[in-house]
Amino acid sequence: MSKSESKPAAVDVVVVGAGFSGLYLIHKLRGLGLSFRVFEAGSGVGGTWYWNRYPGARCDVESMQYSYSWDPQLQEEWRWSETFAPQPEILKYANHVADRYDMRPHIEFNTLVEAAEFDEATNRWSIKTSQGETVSARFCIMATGCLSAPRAPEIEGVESFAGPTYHTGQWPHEGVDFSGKRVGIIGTGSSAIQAIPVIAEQAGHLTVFQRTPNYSIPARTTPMNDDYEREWKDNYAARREIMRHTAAGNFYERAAISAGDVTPEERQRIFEERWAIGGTRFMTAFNDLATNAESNEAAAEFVRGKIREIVKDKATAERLIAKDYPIGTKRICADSHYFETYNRDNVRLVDITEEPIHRITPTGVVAGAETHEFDALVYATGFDAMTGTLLRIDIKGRNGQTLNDKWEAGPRTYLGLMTAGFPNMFMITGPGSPSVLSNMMVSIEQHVDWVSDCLANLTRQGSEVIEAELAAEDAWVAHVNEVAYKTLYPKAASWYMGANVEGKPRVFMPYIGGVGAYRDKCDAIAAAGYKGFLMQGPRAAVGAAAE
Ligand code: NA7
Repeated sequence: MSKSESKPAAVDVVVVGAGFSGLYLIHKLRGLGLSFRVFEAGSGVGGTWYWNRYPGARCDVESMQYSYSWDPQLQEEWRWSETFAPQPEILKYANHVADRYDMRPHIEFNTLVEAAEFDEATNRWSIKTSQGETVSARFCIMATGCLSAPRAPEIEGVESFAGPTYHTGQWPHEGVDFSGKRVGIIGTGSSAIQAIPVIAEQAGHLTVFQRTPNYSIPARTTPMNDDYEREWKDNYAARREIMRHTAAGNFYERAAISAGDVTPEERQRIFEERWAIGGTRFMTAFNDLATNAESNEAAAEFVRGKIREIVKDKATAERLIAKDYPIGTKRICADSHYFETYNRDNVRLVDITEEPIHRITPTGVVAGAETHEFDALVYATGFDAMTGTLLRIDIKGRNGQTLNDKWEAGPRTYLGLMTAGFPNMFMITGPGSPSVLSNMMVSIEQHVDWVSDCLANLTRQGSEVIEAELAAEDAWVAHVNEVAYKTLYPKAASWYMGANVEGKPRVFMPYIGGVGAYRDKCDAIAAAGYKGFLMQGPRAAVGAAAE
């Protein structure tokens, strides 16, 4: 008998994904006494950290802040080796959690959810898996991650390359030996910026194909210091609580002044100080870097100056400098010796805005007038972010409407948690929530807590169905947009805007109103009887919408 044959065909909840969202859901659903099944496409837990095994992969949130807060014992016991954890260690942590809380028996690995359809007659979801099974569930929780649908570059001949090709988001588990090889890498986003220095050390020669230069701040990761760790652990409860109410879910000092409030000398000193500390917190050196074009330009210019100092070849330095979008409006990167890598003899930068890639051939890449020969190609070309993974599942709601149709002009959600017409389907860190603009651990916990409380409430009051009201959703979408357009973010062609995927609607997808403010809104809505949600049940018609 196969594993799934021994599992019930009907459950209270189906969870899609066993990353950090899925694992925490297992913990909470067990506590609620609900029956559930968890489907995971990978052969192990960890989600993003399971797939993104490229060399140099590392979290840009400090390790002491990038962990679960729901068990004081767990956070006391676990020890991080560095201030910013490398991917293998985060994956180890995910596995540790799965084992420590005996979660694996709940998870069905190597199982892709292919379709999910809501049946209005029974108020249940029918979920089809790649194992050929159909499972019936009252609730479907999409814990599918924001960056889980990798995209290969759409370049003529991409399939023809005879050597091995690797996408950073689907890296082989056994690793890759580039020793002595001629390697080409396409893309210069966060993944490439982390991978390039490591690959360059190993490869015979590395050619980087850049379409858009990125701003990056040195991460300056260091081995964990015992005193620092102790200080965190002694203050964990209080600090976690502060983090939950901040703008981005992180614990660090955010300046309360504008870059325009200080003299140019003082501004320079503050930027230098932040550059020396390292990491993406550089963007909190002043309180208006995301909203004031002049302040932002001062920060951008500071980083450009650093790149000019680091990169010896002047022409290469200029090519590496972002000039046409504000700093931070494409995700700011944190690197380990990225710009220094261009001083190596075995590394070459090709700016494809000057030398466009014409095609990929069996032996290499034709760009401009040149043919570059390679033994291996790396695609660091990113993801169909935030909506890609959901839209790859054939999801049908009321009246057979597909999610693809509903979101044709961009994602529409209420709070990033539900979408009207798709009752009983929740999204963890969905579009319209802070998600990728925050410390994901904090946002994941907030959503999982909110959804679990909601399920407990529904059960208590005998409601069978919860659904976002269209009017509430429309108001939320308008609010998400309004807040986004008060910032500089929409000025960049970023994956936040869907701009990296041809034909994808340009909509600013995450909610930039702040993690703390967002939490307060979600809590207030729940406290007001789930305002903006319709609820119905076989026994009672309840819900604030009927107020
Ligand atoms: P990103 O940030 O989307 O970066 C992808 C990179 O690939 C970026 O430099 C793109 O240039 C480039 N790209 C994409 N398609 C092409 C083609 N066809 N030709 C040339 N260059 C291309 O993905 P990452 O994996 O680096 O990071 C994603 C997130 O993961 C990151 O923000 C962290 O949150 C973790 P473009 O900028 O679009 O011109």
